[in-house]
Amino acid sequence: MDTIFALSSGAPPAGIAVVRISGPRAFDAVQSLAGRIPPPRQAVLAALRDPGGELLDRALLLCFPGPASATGEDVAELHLHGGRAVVRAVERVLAAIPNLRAAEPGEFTRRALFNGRIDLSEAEGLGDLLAAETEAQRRTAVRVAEGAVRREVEGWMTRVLLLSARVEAQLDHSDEDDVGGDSIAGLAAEAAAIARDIETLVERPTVERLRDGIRVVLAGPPNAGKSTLLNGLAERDAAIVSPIAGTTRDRIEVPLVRDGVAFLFIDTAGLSERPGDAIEEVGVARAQDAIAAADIVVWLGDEAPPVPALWIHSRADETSRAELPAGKRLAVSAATGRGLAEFWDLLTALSRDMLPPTDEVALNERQNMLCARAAGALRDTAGEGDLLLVAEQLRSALRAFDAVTGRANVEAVLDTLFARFCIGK
Ligand SMILES: Nc1nc2c(ncn2[C@@H]2O[C@H](COP(=O)(O)OP(=O)(O)O)[C@@H](O)[C@H]2O)c(=O)[nH]1
Ligand SMILES: [Mg+2]
Repeated sequence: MDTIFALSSGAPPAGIAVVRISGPRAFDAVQSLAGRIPPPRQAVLAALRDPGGELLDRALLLCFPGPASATGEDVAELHLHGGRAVVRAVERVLAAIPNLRAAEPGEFTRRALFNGRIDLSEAEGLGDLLAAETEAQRRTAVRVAEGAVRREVEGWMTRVLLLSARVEAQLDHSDEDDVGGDSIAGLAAEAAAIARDIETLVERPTVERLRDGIRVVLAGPPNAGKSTLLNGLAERDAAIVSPIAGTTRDRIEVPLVRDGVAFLFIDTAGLSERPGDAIEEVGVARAQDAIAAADIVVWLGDEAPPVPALWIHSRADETSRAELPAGKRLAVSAATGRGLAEFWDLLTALSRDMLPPTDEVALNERQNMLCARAAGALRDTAGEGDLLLVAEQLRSALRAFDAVTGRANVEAVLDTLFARFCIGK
């Protein structure tokens, strides 16, 4: 196994640069740079020198012996002064040590996963945490990285394993007619109860919704003020505004974050068609596609919206439009800013149900698909007439859980469990 190293902190120049080393030769590398190895988990200040004895930097050293380290291997950290040349010089010396090489992207986490320090769901949470740009993304990701999904799945797994054990025990005794045992219907009812708990999570929106944002489409006839409203929300000129109907011919997408929630605003061409203009017709078709894919349609027209929509009264500063007509939710004016705060409040309230709850566990699409498969297998036990087939459905649920956590080999887990189960039998 190679020993890997990488700059683990942000791009230099910075106050401090942390170079991490992981693998069997991590402490040898520290020895050759610093002439000593600090005691485990204690920070020590030391001069780092190249093999010729030239001083490279004075750095803080930390050593974490495996397996109780981030990767499960011996890990060393060098806290250097964060200049580009300092980092480069230290990396050059490290690369020249036999069996040491620069790490590939994610390789430290990959080793943590390989060594069982974290499971696959935690690694995914960590990835989301590193990519998080909004408060809602961060909150959800940190919970998953801390093992929230793993714990849920392990809980279901234990329940299915216990059920499996009972089925297998009954299969072992099936030739003895004095063994009462559980009925298939009873076992299936218990499997369905587990499935119900899984489905509670599966039915929640996935974490991808937090990343991709709530798709808000601004729609309505030309000149309703859609582009102006978008610019008002974005507080910059994202879309071209003009009194000429048909100015916006393509759709314009603007990502905005409000109250920690990511939105994707889509400005569209007006919906009324002007025959003869091929480009505008394409724009109208795209507007219709955008509306079809929207989470929230905001309708700015004076006629009732053609699809379910949040109907608002735009250009409300104009004297002819001072009254809020019946059926419209809110009067806004991008020109004066009137109603914009209330508009944001409406959007955040509407988006709440479309996003994973911030204080509960959420699955990503991959985990969701696998958990749904597990729940389906558990439900399918009800239709089986044979204990052997019930056992197979339970195994199939366990395999799906296994894929969520990335743990190899369900059979091995079953073997351990049944070995314990059989003692004293
Ligand atoms: N007074 C006023 N004029 C507006 C407002 N919003 C848009 N307009 C004007 O209405 C015209 C059409 O606006 P635009 O945003 O291009 O409409 P779109 O076709 O729906 O995108 C432009 O001349 C804008 O300056 C508003 O809130 N108040
Ligand atoms: Mg426009």
